[in-house]
Amino acid sequence: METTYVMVKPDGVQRGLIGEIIGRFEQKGLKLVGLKAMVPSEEIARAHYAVHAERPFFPGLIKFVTSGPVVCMAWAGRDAISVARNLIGPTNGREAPPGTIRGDYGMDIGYNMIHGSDAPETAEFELGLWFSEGVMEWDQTISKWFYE
Ligand code: IDP
Ligand code: MG
Repeated sequence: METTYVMVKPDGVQRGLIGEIIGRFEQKGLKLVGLKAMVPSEEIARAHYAVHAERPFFPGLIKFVTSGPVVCMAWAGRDAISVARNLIGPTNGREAPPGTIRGDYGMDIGYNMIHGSDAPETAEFELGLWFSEGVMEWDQTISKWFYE
């Protein structure tokens, strides 16, 4: 079992896509173990995107992600990290295939509505950053119908 960090970015919140996005993860069969909303501080945004600090788009990315509320989520399941990335789709919405969140709703590379951890190490780092209080442990009775 893995847990991944997923976040609806300010454009997804502004566009009213929170419910649609959460629904896709629920319907897929991932288990929600963390959920909250906040306007990110510059400090947490910079830490989250630290790997991109030298990229030309970094200042704009920080301004964007701190511009309004984001919805922070932790989703658990078998191979949850890659499952979530596949639901999300490639970075650029214009190239993302239909059926993915970015492919169905996005037209841009920066304004792409959603973040998902890309590896176990980044998931651990991002969950610790955004959910420093920890995530929920609960028994999802229906999960026995998602795995053989
Ligand atoms: P990912 O979100 O698909 O993992 P990354 O390459 O890790 O994509 O980039 C992190 C975020 O930075 C992207 O989701 C996007 O919002 C933004 N970003 C990436 N590349 C560009 C760019 O070339 N221009 C503007 N924003 C970008
Ligand atoms: Mg990334």
